[in-house]
Amino acid sequence: MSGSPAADVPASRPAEGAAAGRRPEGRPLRPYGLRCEHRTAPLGIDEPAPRLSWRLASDRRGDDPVAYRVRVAERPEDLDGCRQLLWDTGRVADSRATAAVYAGPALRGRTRYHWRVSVWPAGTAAPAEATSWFETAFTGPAAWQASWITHDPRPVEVMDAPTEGESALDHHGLAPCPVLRRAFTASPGARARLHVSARGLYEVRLNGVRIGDAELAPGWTDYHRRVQYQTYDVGDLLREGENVLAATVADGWWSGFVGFEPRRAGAHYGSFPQFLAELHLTYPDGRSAAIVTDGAWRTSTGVIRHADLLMGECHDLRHACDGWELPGFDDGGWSPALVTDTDRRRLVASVDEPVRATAELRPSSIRRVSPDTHVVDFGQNLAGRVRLRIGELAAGARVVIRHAEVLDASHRLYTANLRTAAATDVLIGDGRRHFVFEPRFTYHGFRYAEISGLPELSESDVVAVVLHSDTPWAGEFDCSDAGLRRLHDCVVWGQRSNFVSVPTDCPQRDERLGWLADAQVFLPTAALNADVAAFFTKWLRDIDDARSPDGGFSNVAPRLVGVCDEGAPGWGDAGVIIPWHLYRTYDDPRFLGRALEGMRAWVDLIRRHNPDLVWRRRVGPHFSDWLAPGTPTPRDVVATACFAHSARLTAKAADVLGHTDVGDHYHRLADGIRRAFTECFVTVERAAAGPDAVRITGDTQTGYLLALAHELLPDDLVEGAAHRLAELVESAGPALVTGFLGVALAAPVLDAHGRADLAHALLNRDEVPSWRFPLRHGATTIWERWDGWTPEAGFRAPAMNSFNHYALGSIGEWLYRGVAGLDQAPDSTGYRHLRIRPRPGALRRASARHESVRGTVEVSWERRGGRLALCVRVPPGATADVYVPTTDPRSVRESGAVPGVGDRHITLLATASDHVLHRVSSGTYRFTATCPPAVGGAGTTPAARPSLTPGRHMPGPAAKPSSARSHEEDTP
Ligand code: RAM
Repeated sequence: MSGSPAADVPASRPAEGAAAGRRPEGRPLRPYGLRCEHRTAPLGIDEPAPRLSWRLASDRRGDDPVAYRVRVAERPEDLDGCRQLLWDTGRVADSRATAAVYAGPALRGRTRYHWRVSVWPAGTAAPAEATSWFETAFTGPAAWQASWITHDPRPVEVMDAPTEGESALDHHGLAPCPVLRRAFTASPGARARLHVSARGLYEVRLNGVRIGDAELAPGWTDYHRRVQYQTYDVGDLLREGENVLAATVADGWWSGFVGFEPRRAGAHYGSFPQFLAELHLTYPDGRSAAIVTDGAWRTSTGVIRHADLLMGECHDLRHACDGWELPGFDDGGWSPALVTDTDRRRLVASVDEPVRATAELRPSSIRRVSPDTHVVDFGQNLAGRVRLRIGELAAGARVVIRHAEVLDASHRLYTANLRTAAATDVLIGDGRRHFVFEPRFTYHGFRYAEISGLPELSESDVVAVVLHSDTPWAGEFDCSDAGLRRLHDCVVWGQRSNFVSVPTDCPQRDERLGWLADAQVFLPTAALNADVAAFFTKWLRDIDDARSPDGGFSNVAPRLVGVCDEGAPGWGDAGVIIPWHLYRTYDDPRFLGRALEGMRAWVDLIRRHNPDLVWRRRVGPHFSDWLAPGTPTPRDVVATACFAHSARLTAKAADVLGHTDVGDHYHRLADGIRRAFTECFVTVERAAAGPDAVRITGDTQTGYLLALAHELLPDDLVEGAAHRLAELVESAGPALVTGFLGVALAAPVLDAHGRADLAHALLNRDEVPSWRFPLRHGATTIWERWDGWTPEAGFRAPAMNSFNHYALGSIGEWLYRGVAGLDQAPDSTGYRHLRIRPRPGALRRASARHESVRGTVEVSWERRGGRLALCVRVPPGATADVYVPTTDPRSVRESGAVPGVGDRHITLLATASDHVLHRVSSGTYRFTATCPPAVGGAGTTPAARPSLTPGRHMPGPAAKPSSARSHEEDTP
């Protein structure tokens, strides 16, 4: 998410955005954004049949592809001919394709392959082409030679008595990080690939230069099942004569603290970190060499006295061993590496982009709180760490950095909500001057850092380094309401902070687990903000690894022993929901192909335990509608709705994959659950006039949301249920009194049933519970609870009160789909058929852009002078249904003309009282129409609000002055 790589944007964007629709001179159809396995030119894949995909751009209307061709060769020049091709699809007549899955001869290991896609437009024009490459790594465990090695943890470390202010507890029983080195002879000019992994975390250098920019590598998996490795091109770092490979390893998820279970606080997978690497050199003359981890490596410990994801990191410079990473260092005093084993069966190439440092934030303020202590405010809650420039630090002097998301009433760090996560980094000096301190194997969730031990601290001395899985940005949202813009920012920062190798619930406390429900409710938002295909490809494997022997999905993945294994309704169901959503978003049926067996096992398991099709047994820890502030929804209602949804999606997945019998089976099951739901939980009183009084047991918002979202009601009860839902939302405020599961459904369901006005009312609300309430009190990320802090009650109980939890940020989806109107039709996959349906509410303008698998989708609309202008960009190969909001159908124009007159790319489909619907082909369009009246909805707060009363927002001198209440930045 560090920004779009150049290859990821169409080579030229239409001038003036959507307004350029009819310019025939625009650039024609062309492919761009080539991906292999959803990644740009990946190094080191081990997928035997990689998927090669491309996006399309054109500045012309209806410039759709009619055919494609993909060629693969070992040498780029061979792509031009026919002879040396490894694989050639030939010309395939297909206007929909966005990818081809390699089906040529078996790929060799550790080989670069070049590929080219050609795309034909209609007519006689020559195809447009683009070229990329991918590189394989190992083709199986047998190809490895390396052993797992470490610094022998058995020798007793020299133990100094604790000095004043330092207790043995400071270390939490953590050990110094092993450092490992291997000198070897080589020459420049070789093709050099380094394959690296760790049980724990690694950082590796060649001749002192850090290799790659991956942080927290190799990433978190259930290491008992899969250990990822990464591949790097290190050819440029080789030198003549002696070379040195050097690595530091740390506990990380492997042997450090993870989660909250006091009986299994640390060492979940192993008790000390280990390292594995192979460096393969191939010289132009054919000679080759391999340097692999084995007993010939030399090991010791160095400056990092401990490093832990939750506890923090300690560097003691008195243990520095200068030059150990460089040739020429005498490692005679070091120990030979301990070879722990040669088990390479679990090694797999990583399939996602690594965690990277993607941004640096300067302090927004620094406050001295005692002679040598400062509190730094970075102005943004984030996941990452502090980098500090130090002028001088006496031998034995300590600098301590503590982290917190928020401040307490006395304006000092509030850390109670971190629970047992010490989140403290320590630097102990050795008298050296002018150096930089940055921890390497930890990260914290924080906005504030308290730095003690330095009498002076200036703004140029300190930055917050932002870390997260580097999923490419794919979305933008903007609108005229500053509060909604900030809400979107909070959602995005929640995503940045919590996509760290796995999608975590929160980045700060002793938890940071891959909770399945949090991820499933947030995925639709996440997949609009960023390209998360590769990230979730990896995590779906974690989900699969975490399945129980009886077929059940878990609640967290990677699985942690002792953390409520049995999947709960809505949590376990993520194993079904996530692959389905990824398939729809990325047009890649392999998401379903890999998941179908697990989906079926999950649904079968629930059915086995609940033959009457009402899900009451085998419900795991039944979290229900987690953290709902209102009356709880009966657990059977939540569970049975989830069961029906999973059964239906399993059926649809089987249909997509062509397994019709299987599909029929699960459709019948889903129908049965649907009937059971109605029989068990739904009552109806027929009304003589108006909608029938439909009641779902419990009569809660979430009950109706689930029933409507998952289409569980007979057609004749839908209107009554939607009516009751609206009543409940209205009578609550209007407000939502739902938890994680209900929140995600609220705006889309209200909108789908004609109450977009209520969805807007929810967005406009600024009292608890609402999204604007935290914004009003200085939030820069989404809170775990609607009322994590209130002026009346202060902080909620620290046992569970994160200020950076993305789950309630699931509203982000509706900002794109509803407010801006950028969506795909319900039965579309891969943005093949768009639905552009803005819900302007009382806003003056909104816009969204999404880089889809097919190409760029853009929507922007603006009201001005009694007219609404709606600009739409539809990628080649796609069509769009465009709903132009107007009460005067005759006022609609497109690029100044009556739509469709003389333009076969626009067809009028329908005219209704509040919109006109056209179907358009690919290209850019500019509609205008008489502006509909603003429909803010019941309870909509007025546009201009009084400014904040000082002292009425969360403690902290630098809480951002909130604009959450100023609904419109400017009025027309
Ligand atoms: C909490 C987590 C997570 C939620 C589970 C049920 O501890 O923060 O968000 O899914 O519990």
